[in-house]
Amino acid sequence: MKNLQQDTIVAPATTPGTGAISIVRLSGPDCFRIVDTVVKLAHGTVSSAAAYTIHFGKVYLPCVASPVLPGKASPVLPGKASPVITSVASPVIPSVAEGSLLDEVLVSVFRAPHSYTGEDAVEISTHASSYIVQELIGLLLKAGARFAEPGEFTRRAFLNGKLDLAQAEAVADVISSTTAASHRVAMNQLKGGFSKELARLRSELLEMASLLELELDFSEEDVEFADREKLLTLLDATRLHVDQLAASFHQGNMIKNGVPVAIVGVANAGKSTLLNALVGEERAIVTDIPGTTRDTIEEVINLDGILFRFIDTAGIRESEDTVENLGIERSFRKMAEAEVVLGMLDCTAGTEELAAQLALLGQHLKQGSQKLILLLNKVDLVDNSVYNKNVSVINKFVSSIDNEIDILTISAQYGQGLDALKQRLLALEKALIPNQDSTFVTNVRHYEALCQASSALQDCRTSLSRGIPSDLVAEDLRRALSSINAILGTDLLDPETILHTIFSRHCIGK
Ligand SMILES: Nc1nc2c(ncn2[C@@H]2O[C@H](COP(=O)(O)OP(=O)(O)OP(=O)(O)O)[C@@H](O)[C@H]2O)c(=O)[nH]1
Ligand SMILES: [Mg+2]
Repeated sequence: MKNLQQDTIVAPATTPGTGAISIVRLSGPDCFRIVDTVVKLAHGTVSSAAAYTIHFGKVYLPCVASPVLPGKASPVLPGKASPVITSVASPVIPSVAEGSLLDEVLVSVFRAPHSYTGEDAVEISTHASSYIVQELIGLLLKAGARFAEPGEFTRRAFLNGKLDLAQAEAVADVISSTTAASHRVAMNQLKGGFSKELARLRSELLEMASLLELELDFSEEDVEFADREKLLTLLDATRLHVDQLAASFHQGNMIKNGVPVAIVGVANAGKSTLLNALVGEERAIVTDIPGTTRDTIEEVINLDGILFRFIDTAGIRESEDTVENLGIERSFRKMAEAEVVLGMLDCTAGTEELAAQLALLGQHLKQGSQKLILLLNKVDLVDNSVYNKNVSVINKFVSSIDNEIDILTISAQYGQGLDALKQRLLALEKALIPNQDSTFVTNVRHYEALCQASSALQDCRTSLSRGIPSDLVAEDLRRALSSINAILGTDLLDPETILHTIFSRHCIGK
């Protein structure tokens, strides 16, 4: 794929805000000339500067020059001869040394192909003033640059073969990573860990395809080169590999967006109080009126470098109110989607009511797979004898359920037991994502392509085991290969639309 964009782009590479330095970035064939028009280096020019060197320079705002009238000489600069005016002057283009000083800058020079984009590129470091950046970019635009579209620098890097598409997509993930785990996954993808796995899959598929193609070439002679048993074994191994990668999307998503934890229970149990205590601010409304929370409220919280997505839900109870009932339906939906359920119980409710609360949770819990932490809340309000009665009701419930269950006593209002809860959540996260250093799929486009590859391989297997002719089997293999290639960006059906969708998610300047 060729880079058809031959113009030079410019954009701020740093976000506006308080800081020491801002960087304005240019890339494209004309960037050295454009920067020379705007920045006066202390020595020499950017065009003649060696690659990977940094230069001190000054940027001047052009002064408003009064038009030069015929017959009138220009002001005589000291020590210089007055230029002879031979005709009416065209509008005066100010030289870089005219006007007031905008800023003193540092200019870094990169030469093609050894730059981020693979093109000639320049980075201008200025003082971090949004005014300076704005004016500087204005000057660069006037000198011939074009303002970059979101993600255009990375798009050029992809088009110039500096990164494959999966790596280019990882750039946005690295930038938005907020925890050690999400950073590790994005960095692995950027450094080509995921691409290597795909390259392995590709070569396995190519090997199979070439065996089948060979058979096709000799089809007239009714020769069967491919050992179908061997092909089936290879096919199953490859499909397993594809499925494992696709399955890692579930975990990758948890690492990137947080482990979903639903806080569920009867009205007034203290769910919103718990959310607020975990977030450390009054995120949800808390009152002693049952049915206060009507809709779900989600908050992502970083606990010891791990992201958890807590979902406060509407309290479950019998209600005549349509809006409240819709909220309660949503509570059950969120509970079903969650990896961990915090079953909020009100200690003060009495044993019968408690048994009813537990039965309700049990009914909606996904059998076996979901982790449940029962939180016996408002422990500050009950004495030992009430507490012991509650514990025996809970124990009965626990013995009737297959799921992994923890029981913690807390007071959401007074912060009691919350450290134990956090530790438990961290331990559960480790159990949910045991091999944190392996490759995870975090991108829905990659996930869908892997699912397509898997289904093509499934079709391929069915055809092979039914003795279907090689040309039809080869077609299924080609479909699988094309899905894998699409992740790497080498076989895009509609490249322009796909690239636009991917790169428009990047920020400007990246
Ligand atoms: N004493 C005591 N009161 C609590 C505790 N947790 C919550 N409360 C009180 O219980 C009442 C209900 O709390 P919420 O957090 O609104 O309960 P909820 O489960 O979100 O209720 P709904 O939104 O109606 O489902 C409020 O008056 C809280 O102050 C606790 O640990 N101890
Ligand atoms: Mg609430």
